[in-house]
Amino acid sequence: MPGAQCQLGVKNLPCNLLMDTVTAPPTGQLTMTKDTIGKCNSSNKAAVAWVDEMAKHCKPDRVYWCDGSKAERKALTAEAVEKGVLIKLNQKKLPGCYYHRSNPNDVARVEQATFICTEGQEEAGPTNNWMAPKEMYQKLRGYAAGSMRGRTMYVVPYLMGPPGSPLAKVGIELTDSIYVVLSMGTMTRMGEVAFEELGSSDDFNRGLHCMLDVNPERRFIAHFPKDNAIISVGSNYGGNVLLGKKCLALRIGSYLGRQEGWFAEHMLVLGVESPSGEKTYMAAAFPSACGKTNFAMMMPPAHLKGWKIWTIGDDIAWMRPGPDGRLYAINPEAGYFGVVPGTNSKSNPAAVEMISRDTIFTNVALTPDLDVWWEGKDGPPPKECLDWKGNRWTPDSEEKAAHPNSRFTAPMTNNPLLAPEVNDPTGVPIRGIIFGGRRSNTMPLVYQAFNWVHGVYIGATMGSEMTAAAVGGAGQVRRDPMAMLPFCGYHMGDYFRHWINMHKTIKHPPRIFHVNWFRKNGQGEFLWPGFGENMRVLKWIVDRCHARTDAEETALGWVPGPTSLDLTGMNDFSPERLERVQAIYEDEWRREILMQDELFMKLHARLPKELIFQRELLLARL
Ligand code: GTP
Ligand code: SPV
Ligand code: MN
Repeated sequence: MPGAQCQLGVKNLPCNLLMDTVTAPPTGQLTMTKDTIGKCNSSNKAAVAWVDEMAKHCKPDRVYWCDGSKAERKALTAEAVEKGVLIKLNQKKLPGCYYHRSNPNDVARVEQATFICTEGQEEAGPTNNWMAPKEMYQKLRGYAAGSMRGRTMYVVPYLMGPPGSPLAKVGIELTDSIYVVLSMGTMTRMGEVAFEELGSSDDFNRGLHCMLDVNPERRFIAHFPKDNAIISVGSNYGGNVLLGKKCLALRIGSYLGRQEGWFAEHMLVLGVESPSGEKTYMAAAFPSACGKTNFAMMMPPAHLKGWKIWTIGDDIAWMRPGPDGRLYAINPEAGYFGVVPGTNSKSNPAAVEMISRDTIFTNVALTPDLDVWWEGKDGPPPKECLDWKGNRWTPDSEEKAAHPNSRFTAPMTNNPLLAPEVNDPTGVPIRGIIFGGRRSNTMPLVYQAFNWVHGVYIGATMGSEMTAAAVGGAGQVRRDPMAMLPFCGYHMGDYFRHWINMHKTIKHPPRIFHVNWFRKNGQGEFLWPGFGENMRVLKWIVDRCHARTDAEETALGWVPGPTSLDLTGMNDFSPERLERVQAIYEDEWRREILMQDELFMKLHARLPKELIFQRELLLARL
């Protein structure tokens, strides 16, 4: 048990980090100054009635309505520290930063426990777990009943998207986790702003989160798209419980997007500013832990002076055709829940700056002077520290000090590269869409689709090695269409159809590309340096979108000519190496197309014929 291991001169360290997940701590008196804090702050009848109904069902000792104010955050943070849910980090080094450990059985998204509860199973499709809504409601309401006794039910109103945006959506999450409340406060526009946006409408997402005893046996993340409702029980980890993120913004969002003619995608959004000041906006879908945050916050190499990246979002894009025929994107989120390991001043200097204040660190290592550490951080490892489970760790330890899926929760306003357009209700016009996976072989560094349907085929057949962001299977290649396999709230075949159909509603469709930063040589080393150097690839992509650089035709699509990818200043990167990282091997591609068949066969009943034709055309070209 972690409770026994506080040593190492970390004085008075609260060691009951898991207590919040297993006991019913006293509700405690909040050190509030105003007695209105925590009281019902909405006159929305539907919201009040629903909260009341859920409170009667879950039976918390008290109901706390969040207003999203700074004073509230301060008080709730103090309460979380008092309860041992958070540890206050060294405020000299890390002002406003706190530390959290999750239950070791609860460190990532759990796809086996994630359900799409549509009326019929066919609607959810073969790539989703399904249960009939009635049955799931009954099961989860059973778990929720009385589960908040001795606890507080927090009412978390939140807005996904800039206020006033036609794409923005309101949700209310009811949770018994103070960690979720504080995280939602960073990840969304939380509090009164949501009720203002909602007005008297009853159109809001109803999300219920009960930690229960954080038991994997009773862990369910259930979506009811028709009711715009979510119930999550038995977890307290990121994507399972911050219901605005994967549950609303992607699973429910994709379902609504199909009905209403827009896209909810697992995509970063960025602006590329050229030396002349021209801004080009791009969206990119890479699977979980495959480089979105890093790409969205990229610092171009010295050689590409005058080029600059602006971040709109690092994980989710909502995109809709605008009146001018272009595709407009907003970032529905207000913060980043990003992978910590590997973050350093070389790989991601902007993130290093961003997470040096106002950040919650989850499942990293804790040093004796209340600083944080992780594999791949700047500088040498600490001589000793507590690992993510609270056990003593030294550089000789065999286990990792930080969990591979340890995360930071940081407000976007701390990102030095934040684009001011992030708050623009109309969003930004997308010129290009980039798909990419984590592939040690087969996939070249970059190629461009011949046209929209070909681009949809490239996205639909995406493969990627699985990562620590979800429980199980790490390292295995699996199909992850558009990086949406775990996040599409309906039949994947219908989702492809939606992508193909949307072309008709977008007069100026974005150009589509595929990238792979992760190709390796025979020694298992990355062939491409990645991170900031990806700017060279992005520059070619931007120039292609503006039709001002050349390309060569291959069986896969258009690729940069031998001189159109600028490699100046990359000392150890020869043109021969570029050839290897771009190589298309016929035998690898025959295997790849066979592997794609597995997904196509699963979806065959609803697979658009266009994609089968694209497969045939590719085979003919190879
Ligand atoms: P989610 O938040 O899970 O959706 O992930 P993400 O797509 O935002 O991934 P992120 O940018 O956090 O990167 C995940 C891991 O990939 C980190 O360990 C990075 O260090 C590593 N990574 C990111 N970009 C590159 C790259 O260009 N090359 C290499 N080799 N690794 C990279
Ligand atoms: C992902 O897994 O794609 C994430 C992290 O962005 S989580 O929010 O936990 O799903
Ligand atoms: Mn993600």
